[in-house]
Amino acid sequence: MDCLFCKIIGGEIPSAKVYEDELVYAFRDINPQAPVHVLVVPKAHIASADEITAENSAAVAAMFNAIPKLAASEGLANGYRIITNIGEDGCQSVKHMHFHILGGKKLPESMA
Ligand code: DGP
Repeated sequence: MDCLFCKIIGGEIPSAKVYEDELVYAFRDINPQAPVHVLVVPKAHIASADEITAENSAAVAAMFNAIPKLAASEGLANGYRIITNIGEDGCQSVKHMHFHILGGKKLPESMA
């Protein structure tokens, strides 16, 4: 499958890794929109959050288990935001589910 984030997880394309475990990989966004902008992805290919099922949701649970740990290691004690874009209207550009972790400053109140 020709998937950019699968290639990053596999090490075929370099990335600035911030966290990894059996099910989850996290790395710095190439185009940061906040002082901290990390992408958290499942190692298994899931196209978007709209594709979460009972069969693959262990990876999603692992992502949410990882997020507080990486947020702490990134110094986000004052809070942060988790965003996942889905499909055309959600402006999802990479079709491998990912959570954007944004923080390191007071984020705008508006989300859309
Ligand atoms: P989205 O638009 O929600 O699908 O977010 C995709 C994000 O992926 C976007 O913020 C930029 C980031 N991105 C795209 N290509 C690369 C890459 O090659 N390396 C890294 N680190 N991030 C990338």
